[in-house]
Amino acid sequence: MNSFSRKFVLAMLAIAIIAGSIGSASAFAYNRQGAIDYAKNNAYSWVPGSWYFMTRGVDCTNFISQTLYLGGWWIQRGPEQTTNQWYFRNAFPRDYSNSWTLVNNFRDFVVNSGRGTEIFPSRSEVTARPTRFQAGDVMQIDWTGDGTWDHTMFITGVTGNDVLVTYHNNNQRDYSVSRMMRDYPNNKFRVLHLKDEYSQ
Ligand SMILES: [Ca+2]
Repeated sequence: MNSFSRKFVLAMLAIAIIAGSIGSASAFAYNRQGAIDYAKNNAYSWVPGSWYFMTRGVDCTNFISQTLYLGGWWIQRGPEQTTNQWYFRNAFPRDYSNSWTLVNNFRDFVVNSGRGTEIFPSRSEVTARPTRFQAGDVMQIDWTGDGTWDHTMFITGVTGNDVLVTYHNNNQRDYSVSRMMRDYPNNKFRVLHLKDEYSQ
């Protein structure tokens, strides 16, 4: 191997090592407690975009997205309005993804990106101590069980016999899910159980 070839091989090796270290750095941590604190602290406050999304009925999912962003979730840019992107820069003029503000698009992003898994807890599981989800996960509700998912909430507490949720639109902090079930006897839940580490 001549001198040039050797330098070339060494340069390629250096690039491979750098690329490898960049690759291994693409695992991200979810700050679960930080997200819970943010949600509870901002339950009754406007977060970025609230002024715009509140009047359009989509601040619930925006609030959850802002919470996860402050909890360490990285922005994901991609082709315009596909399910593999999640970002917010500005409410108006519009510069955000559907997944940031819409119930089903948000769910699609979480599941497709691998940042979380979808669970459908029964009503009895919610009132017992749940084992498949925890505080810092996202809960969505279909109020009347008609098959259309209506609302996104953040689980901010799990007690022995209840789950507490914090959300925007009709702002609430640590609202009892048992009470919600009494008010909406045919409701259905789905939970997005979020991973503590994810790769991108
Ligand atoms: Ca519905």
